[in-house]
Amino acid sequence: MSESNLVKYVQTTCPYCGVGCTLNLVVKNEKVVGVEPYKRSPINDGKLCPKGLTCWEHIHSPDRLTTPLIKKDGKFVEASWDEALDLVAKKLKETSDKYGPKAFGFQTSCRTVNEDCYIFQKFARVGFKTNNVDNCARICHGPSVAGLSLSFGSGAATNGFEDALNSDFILVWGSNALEAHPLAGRRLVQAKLKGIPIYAVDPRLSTTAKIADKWIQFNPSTHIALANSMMYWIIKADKHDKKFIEERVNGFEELKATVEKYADAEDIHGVPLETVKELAYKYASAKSAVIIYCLGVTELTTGTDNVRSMGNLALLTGNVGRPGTGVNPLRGQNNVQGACDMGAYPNVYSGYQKCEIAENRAKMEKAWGVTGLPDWYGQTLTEQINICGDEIKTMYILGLNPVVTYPDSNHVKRQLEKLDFLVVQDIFFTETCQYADVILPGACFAEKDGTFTSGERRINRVRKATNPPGKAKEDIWIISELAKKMGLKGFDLPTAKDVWDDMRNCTPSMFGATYEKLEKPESIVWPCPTLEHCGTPILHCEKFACADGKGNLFGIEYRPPAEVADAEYPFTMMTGRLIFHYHSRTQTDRSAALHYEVPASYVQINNEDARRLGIGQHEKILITSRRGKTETIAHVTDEIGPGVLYMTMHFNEGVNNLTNTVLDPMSKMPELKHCAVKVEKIGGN
Ligand SMILES: Nc1nc2c(c(=O)[nH]1)N[C@H]1C(S)=C(S)[C@@H](COP(=O)(O)OP(=O)(O)OC[C@H]3O[C@@H](n4cnc5c(=O)[nH]c(N)nc54)[C@H](O)[C@@H]3O)O[C@H]1N2
Ligand SMILES: Nc1nc2c(c(=O)[nH]1)N[C@H]1C(S)=C(S)[C@@H](COP(=O)(O)OP(=O)(O)OC[C@H]3O[C@@H](n4cnc5c(=O)[nH]c(N)nc54)[C@H](O)[C@@H]3O)O[C@H]1N2
Ligand code: SF4
Ligand SMILES: [Mo]
Repeated sequence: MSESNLVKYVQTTCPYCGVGCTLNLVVKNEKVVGVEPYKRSPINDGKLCPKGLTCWEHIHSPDRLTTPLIKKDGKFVEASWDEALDLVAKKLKETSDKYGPKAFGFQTSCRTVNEDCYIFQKFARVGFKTNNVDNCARICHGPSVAGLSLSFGSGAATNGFEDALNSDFILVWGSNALEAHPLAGRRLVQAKLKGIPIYAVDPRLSTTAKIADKWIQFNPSTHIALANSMMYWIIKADKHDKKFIEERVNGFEELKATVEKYADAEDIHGVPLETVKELAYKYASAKSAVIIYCLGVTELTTGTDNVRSMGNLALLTGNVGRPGTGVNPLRGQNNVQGACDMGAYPNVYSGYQKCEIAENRAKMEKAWGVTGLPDWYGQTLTEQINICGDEIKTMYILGLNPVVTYPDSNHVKRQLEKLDFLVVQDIFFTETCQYADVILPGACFAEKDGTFTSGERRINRVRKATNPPGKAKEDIWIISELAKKMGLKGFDLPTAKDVWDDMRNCTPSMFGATYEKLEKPESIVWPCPTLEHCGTPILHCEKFACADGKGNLFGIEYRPPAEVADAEYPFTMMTGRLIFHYHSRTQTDRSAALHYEVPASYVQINNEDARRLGIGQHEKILITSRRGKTETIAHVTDEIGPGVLYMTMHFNEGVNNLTNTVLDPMSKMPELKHCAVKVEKIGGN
C-alpha cells in the first residue's frame, strides 16, 4: 500500500460555532473523506452536532474558488496570482496616494484562523496607516465586547461552558444554545439531569426554552425593563450581595435610583409581576447563579445597554469571579473571540491594547518597524458600508458575505456598487463576489494551520489535512505576498506559527500561549501572560479588569427599539438561526444532508394571526418592510406570540431584505433582530 493510500486522522477544530469542538478529519489519498470523534476533548467528549459531523463535505466541493478572478467588462476572467495581486497592489496604492488612510475599508472574517486576522489588521495598519479595520463581531457580539468591558473591564465571557454544571441556577437569556451552540447546549441538558434549575428568557418558545424548567416569555427587545424590574425586587427583598457590592463594585446608588421606576413594568415587558419576582428571587437566592446569553440580547439598538443589564444582575448579586457564576455570552462564530483578540478592531491592537494610547502606538511601531500608526477610532464594519463611495473608496473583504448577512441587503448592494475597487477573498463564489473587482481564492480550515479561539477564550489548534484546490492559497500567503509586492516590511512570515509568534511578542495577555502549549488537548485559555502560566479559565476572581479593579453597576433606562410596529407595518420581525444551517450557507448548503433538512426559508407566524389573515400552514406569503420585501412559506405555530414573526437569517433574498440599518450608538450594532413588517397572503404552496 502506498503511503498516500493510508488513512490518516488529523486532529483539528470544528469550523462552525464558538464552542470550538475538537474533531478528527479522516484523510485518504490526500483528500478529506470524513470526520471521526476525538474522544479526549475536554470540550465535546467526542460528540459533535449535525454541522460538525458534516463539516468536511464542502472541502472538496466542485464549487470551490480555484483561481484568482478579475472583472473585465463586467465579466470575471481567470487570472494568475501575479496579475491579480499586482492589480490589487496597484489599486490599493492609488487609493492611498489619492485619498489617504480613511478611504479604506478592511473587513475580516470570524470564520478564519487567528493568524489570518492578525496579519490582515497588521497589513491595514502598517500598509495604509488606517484603523478602518473591523470584523464580523460588530454584527454579532460587538455589544458584549463594549458592554462587558464597561461592567467588568474585559469584554470576554467570564467562565467556561462546562462550569455551568457547578451552578445552582442557570439563567439563559436570548440564547437558543441547543440549536446555535449544541455542544454547549449539551451542558444545559447535563445540568438539567443533575437537577440544576434552568430558566429561559425568550419571546419565542425556542428549542432551548423547551428544555428549560421555566420559559419566561417577554415582549421582544424589552430586556432592560425586565432586568430593572428583577433588580428592583432583589433590592426590595434585601437579596442583593451587600458585602460584594461594598468591596468590589461601584455605582450601587445610581442603579438603585433607576430601578425604582420599574417595580411593575409589565406594560413594557409583558411578564406578570409574580413571575418577575419568582425569577428575581431564584436568581438572587442561588449560591452560585450563571447568566448565559446570546444574540437575543445583543443584536438590537440597545445591545450594549442590554449587555450591561446582564452585568448589573451579576454584580448586584455577587455572581462573578467564582465557579458556577458569571456572565457568559456564547460567542457565535468559530473565531469571533479570536478576530477581536487579534486586533481586527478599529480602536485596539491585539490583546485589546488601545490605539489611542501613545505608548501602545510607540510599542507597536517598534515591533512592526514602522512610524505614524494612527491614533483615531476607525470606522466600524457597519459604518464603512454606509459611507462607501463617499469617504470609503476601496474595500477589502476577507471571508464575509455582507450581501446576505448585513442589514438591508438592497442598501448593501447599492453601497458596494459605489466603491472604486472591491477585493473579496473567499473560498466560494458568494453573493458578495458579484460586486467585486478582484476575487482571491483562499484556503478553508482543513487546508491550513492556525488557531481558533472559542467562546470560553480557549485557543484551539487548527491543522492542515489537505491542500487547497487548484491555485487557491492559504490566506496568510495571500496577504503577505501582497504586502511584499507593496514593499512592506515585517511580512516575511511563511507559517502560521511565525504569524502567531509575531502576535505573541507584542501581546502581553497572550505571550505565554506558545504553539507548544497549544498542542495539549485542553489547550490554553487566555489570559496567559508568561511562559510558565497555565491560562485563566475564570475571570475577575480577585478584582475586575477595570482601572480601579472594581466592577461597575449602571442605572440604565429602558428605550424602545428604533422601529416599532404600527398601523402600516403591524408585525414585529425577529430573526435567528436553526441547527442545520450556518449563516449564508456557503458551507452547510454544500452538505446534502443539511440542505434537505431545511431547503428553503420560512417564517413562524402565530395561529391567531394566521387565522385572521386567512393564511394556511405552508402557504406562500409576502413580507414587506420599509426597506424591501421577501417571499416565504408560513409556519403557523403557537411557539411565537401574536403580532410577532420569526425568520432565520440563512437565506439569500431573505430576512435581511427587511432589516433596519439603524445602529446601537455605543457598539454600532445594527438592529438585526427587530423591525416592523406587514404580511400578505400570496397563496399556493
Ligand atoms: N446552526 C447554527 N449555529 C450557529 C450559527 C448559525 O448560523 N447556525 N451562527 C453562530 C453565530 S455567529 C452566533 S452569533 C450564534 C447565535 O446564537 P443565538 O443567539 O443563540 O441564536 P439566534 O437564533 O440568532 O438568537 C437566539 C434567540 O434570541 C431570541 N430572542 C431573545 N430575545 C429576543 C428579543 O428581544 N428580540 C429578538 N428579536 N429575539 C430575541 C430568539 O427567539 C432566538 O431564539 O450562533 C452560532 N451558531
Ligand atoms: N437578520 C440577521 N442578520 C444577521 C444575524 C441575525 O441573527 N439576523 N446574525 C449576524 C451574525 S451574529 C453574524 S456572525 C453574521 C455572519 O455573517 P458572515 O460572516 O458574513 O456570514 P458567513 O456566511 O459565515 O460568511 C463567511 C464567509 O467566509 C467564507 N470563509 C469561510 N472560511 C474561510 C476561510 O478560511 N478563508 C476565507 N477567505 N473565507 C472563508 C465563507 O465561504 C463565507 O462566504 O451575520 C449577521 N447577520
Ligand atoms: S457545537 Fe459548534 S463547534 Fe461543536 S460540532 Fe457543533 S457547530 Fe461544531
Ligand atoms: Mo455571530
